[in-house]
Amino acid sequence: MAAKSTQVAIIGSGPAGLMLAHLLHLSGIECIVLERQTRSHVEGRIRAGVLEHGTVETLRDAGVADRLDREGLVHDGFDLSFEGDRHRIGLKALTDKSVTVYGQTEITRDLIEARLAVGGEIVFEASDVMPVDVSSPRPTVRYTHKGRSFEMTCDFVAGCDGFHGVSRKMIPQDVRREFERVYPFGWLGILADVPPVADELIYASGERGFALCSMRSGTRSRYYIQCSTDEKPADWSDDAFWDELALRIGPATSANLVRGASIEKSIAPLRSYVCEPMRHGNLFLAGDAAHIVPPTGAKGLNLAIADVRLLHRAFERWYRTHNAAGLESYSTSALARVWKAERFSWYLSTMLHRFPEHSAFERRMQRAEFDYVASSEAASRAIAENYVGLPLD
Ligand code: FAS
Ligand code: PHB
Repeated sequence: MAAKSTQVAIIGSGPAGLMLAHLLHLSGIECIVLERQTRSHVEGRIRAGVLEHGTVETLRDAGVADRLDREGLVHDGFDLSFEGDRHRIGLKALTDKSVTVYGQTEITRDLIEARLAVGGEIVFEASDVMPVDVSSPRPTVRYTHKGRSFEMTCDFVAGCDGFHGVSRKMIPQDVRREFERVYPFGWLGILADVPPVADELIYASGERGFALCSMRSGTRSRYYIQCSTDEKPADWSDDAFWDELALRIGPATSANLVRGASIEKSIAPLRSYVCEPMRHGNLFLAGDAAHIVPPTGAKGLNLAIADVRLLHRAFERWYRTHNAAGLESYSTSALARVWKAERFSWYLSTMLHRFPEHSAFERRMQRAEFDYVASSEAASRAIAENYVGLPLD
């Protein structure tokens, strides 16, 4: 067993782990990132696409926003559409803030490059990663790499290993409280090199179900339609996907729809999930390792960045002044933001999707919710301030 040691052992090189590693580097705090997948796998994943105002500020302050600033699309609003009736949520007009469309794939690439450019360590293809003694003053993380076994001691373990990671399971069952809502549908998403149907995003609730029109650039579009959980991407030909999308967004919008071959097609389940607490001893969870939101509110990636921004400040305060206040309050502060984002994501998901168990009455309630939002500046502002991101601590 080869021995290694660092200050913070980070498990997972998604946006949470990579952003934390970069922030710790800027504070001169040592860390090592362990990732079970290959670099090309991590960089190839298609996930989120909308960045809150605060996320962009955090990336800019950390000096990793050059390409984001060059290539990101700043959006001052988005549309809600209900059976073809559209209402624009004027983000900039209502909150004086905007969001930026810039793929999670690009953020991940930028952060990996930034990490390697400063000589930071990311151990890709680290298998059997196992945190041990996380409640002791010097936890250990065991792992295997290229056939060799390693034991890495550290002061803290940052569990940034997503929903299917190992870290959360280190919190004893009698300590861990879990809150979950699994939705009876998923999102079938495609990526296609065609111009987007509109300059801004459209969240559409059609008679046949939900649809989202998004993009990655002026020539690459990202579309999603609500599908049932037992479907497979292979069940859907490109033509079937475009036909269904056109039906859900309505004739006026689909008149501008440019079709093309999909270059990626996948189904994501929809789930709301929160684990409390987000800290156990010297193990700290961040991002999807602790909470999942349905993507309707575009909050997943943004919550991960907000968590590590808070966690970095707690570690920095500890290493600078041995003041543990930030470490002590991390879980409570992070969860306060998490629950608000859970509420917003659940609210939009409930308003815009077709639920198999819903009666005609519930459908009228969804309609009335849309009509209320479309007729009330206060209701539109409430959606806008949550969508651009509630103020960071
Ligand atoms: P991540 O899951 O991104 O990263 C965790 C990392 O840990 C992974 O690289 C994984 O390989 C690694 N890991 C796991 N177990 C490990 C172990 N035992 N040892 C070592 N490494 C391990 N959000 C949106 O806002 N909009 C979207 O459209 C959207 N689409 C999504 C689609 C899908 C299919 C998924 C799963 C999520 C989507 N999300 C979306 C949410 C997404 O953006 C997440 O919130 C975001 O990736 C969270 O980042 P991390 O917490 O870093 O977790
Ligand atoms: C995306 O572009 O992938 C995207 C955008 C907004 C969402 C979810 C996904 O709410």
